[in-house]
Amino acid sequence: MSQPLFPALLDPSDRLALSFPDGELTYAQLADAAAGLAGRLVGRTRVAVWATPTLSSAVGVVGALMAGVAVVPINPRIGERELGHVVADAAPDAVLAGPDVDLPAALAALPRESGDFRDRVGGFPRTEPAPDTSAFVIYTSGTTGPPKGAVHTRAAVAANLDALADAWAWTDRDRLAHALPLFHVHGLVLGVLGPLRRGGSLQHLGGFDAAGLATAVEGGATMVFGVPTQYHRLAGELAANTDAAAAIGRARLLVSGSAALTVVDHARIKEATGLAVRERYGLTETLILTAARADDEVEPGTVGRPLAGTEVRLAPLAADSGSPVSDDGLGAVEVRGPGLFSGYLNLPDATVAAHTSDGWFATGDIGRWTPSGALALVGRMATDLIKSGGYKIGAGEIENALLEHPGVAEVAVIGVPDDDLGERVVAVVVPAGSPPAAQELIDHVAALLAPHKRPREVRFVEALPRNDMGKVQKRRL
Ligand code: MCA
Ligand code: AMP
Repeated sequence: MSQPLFPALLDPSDRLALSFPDGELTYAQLADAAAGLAGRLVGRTRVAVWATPTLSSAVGVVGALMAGVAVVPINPRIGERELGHVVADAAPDAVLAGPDVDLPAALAALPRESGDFRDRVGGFPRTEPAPDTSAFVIYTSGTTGPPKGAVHTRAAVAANLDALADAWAWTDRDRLAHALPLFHVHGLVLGVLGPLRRGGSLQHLGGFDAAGLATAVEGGATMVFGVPTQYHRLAGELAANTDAAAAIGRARLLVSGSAALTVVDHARIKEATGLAVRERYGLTETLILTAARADDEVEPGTVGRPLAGTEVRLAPLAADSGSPVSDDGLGAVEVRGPGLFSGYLNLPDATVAAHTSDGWFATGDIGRWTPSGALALVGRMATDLIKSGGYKIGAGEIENALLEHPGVAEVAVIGVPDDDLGERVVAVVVPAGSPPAAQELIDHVAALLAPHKRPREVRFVEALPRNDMGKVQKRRL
């Protein structure tokens, strides 16, 4: 008999499990609602979940996992082109969406189930699916081409959440507060399944602002998750709201991830709340790799130490330089461990290419070790990957979308440093004829892909800088 992914759902209590702006469920109610849904899903392979930040989405995910069906979370703001790709690639055999959602055509054609929490049917005969059953296919951008689906097993999810519990002393007494989207690892795997695996609770805030967060902590939230853009905006608010700052300071842990938290924002939050933000580092493909532990002295600018069971090594930056790492201690971050994905869906070659010949996953990040054994990330190998608001965005995907616009002859998309977003997407465009309106190009990308992938700025130029081989030299932009 396999180990249960959610022990607290086997012997459900009247303790709070999930709280969203649209409603709350105890463990007993969640077990009932998810079991009703699981009974209707069993036998399917993969279901798309229209991942709004709502209770029905969370119930949908838990119900699918209970039935042993893999979840493909879909950004509800996904554009037409990207959705077409995801549906063709993942071939979900059903879609879970709230009863009131007007689904786009590619999903509306599928059999539909509702993860509605009002469906308290219960009674699903539970057999725990095998640990190597797929739990998720989560799409992530690469440097070129459309997003790739990273497949995670139940075993990987369980191992990673348990390693995080060890790092953060995360227990059933913790209530997590966040306002993250539910279609990525951060908000969904860590942010929804994390509390449920511990038997604790999640309070989804809807939005991340000082007043809402202060009320949540006053009401019992002990842990907070956010991306650096959210902490940056919070720091601005807290400077003017000392009551909220004091309330938030009574939380046990503030955790940041998905992109680098600047040392400046780290200091602003510490100054306001008295709490040092703990950073953790991971990728969609690897789940979480390193974390500043609850009992560690926080070193701003680092992402903590490897989680129990995870190995992290630094490899020479230039493949042919036989030395272990460069003189300044910088190396390419390579990893292995129990939380890693089992591969990209339908892309065996890309899966092989993402690993070294001796089987480590190459993250594409560049790091160094600090004397205390923490990892500091200093950059990425590819200029074609942009991190904006904590979202990973592939330049190639946006360039392809822009090239479909009749007003664009040539384009290079780059990430430019931004105080709020970390990096902002900038499109450098050689127009075909007279330049189109910048907003028209921005809306074109927002509709084909998703609004978070839209350029925040469009610069028109006469020509792109190219090397002798004709390749665009992005570093010169
Ligand atoms: C703007 N909008 C548009 C357009 N422009 N809609 C259509 N067409 C347009 N041209 C809309 C947006 O949909 C949105 O609507 C509003 O305008 C603002 O959009 P935007 O400016 O993009 O949002 P923001 O305020 O800048 O968002 C900041 C954010 C967000 C909240 C921090 O970036 C975010 O949620 N980030 C989280 C990323 C994340 O979870 N990453 C995890 C992946 P409206 O106002 O209605 O909302 S990384 C991961 O999982 C790994 C493992 C890890 O390490 O964690
Ligand atoms: P994604 O593919 O969206 O999962 O993004 C993964 C990437 O996010 C990593 O390769 C890192 O570049 C970045 N990342 C995640 N967490 C952190 C962090 N705490 N500090 C700096 N970068 C991070």
